[in-house]
Amino acid sequence: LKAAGAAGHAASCVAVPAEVARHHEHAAGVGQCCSAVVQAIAAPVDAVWSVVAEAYKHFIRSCRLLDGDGDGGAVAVGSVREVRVVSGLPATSSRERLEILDDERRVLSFRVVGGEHRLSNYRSVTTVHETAAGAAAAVVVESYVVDVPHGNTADETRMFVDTIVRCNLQSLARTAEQLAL
Ligand code: A9S
Repeated sequence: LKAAGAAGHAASCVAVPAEVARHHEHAAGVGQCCSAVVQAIAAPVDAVWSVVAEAYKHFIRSCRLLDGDGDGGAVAVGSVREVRVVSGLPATSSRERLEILDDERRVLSFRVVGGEHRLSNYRSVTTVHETAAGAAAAVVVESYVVDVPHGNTADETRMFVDTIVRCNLQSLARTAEQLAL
């Protein structure tokens, strides 16, 4: 195993506090790759976090909880959801297990545990933190580690996944900025 530079990469683009950066330190094994995408958002962190914990993603046709929803509608760690994907992607479905949901520190992580797609062992961590720029300024960092699919290079895989993540974070920014108006 070699230590991966996802957090270092994110930290070199923007000042990420150490307690945030530590969530983005992935150990990428042989045949895996990792990366991180950073998005600045002109909205309070609470508004951004409320959107992260809900639905803002592109490419999703439908989503249902298979297992493990807690009492009172709160989704618990260990819950598994089945996501159906829009057409046009090399995927039809994805099964995802919630690994971390920390409302206090604003950390969310999920792992892909199945489905019909090419991103085996995908795991991502999303954090939201405040910036020095003021109350209406948040930064979201989303990092991931994933197996490099057979027939692809690590660079191709990062390019594909970074594009999806960037798209999702831009959508998150638009939603949170609207909410904050
Ligand atoms: O959903 C996310 O947070 C991020 C990604 C990269 C999701 C990827 C995906 O769900 C598709 C959008 C369907 C693309 C998976 C697991 C495989 C894909 O090929």
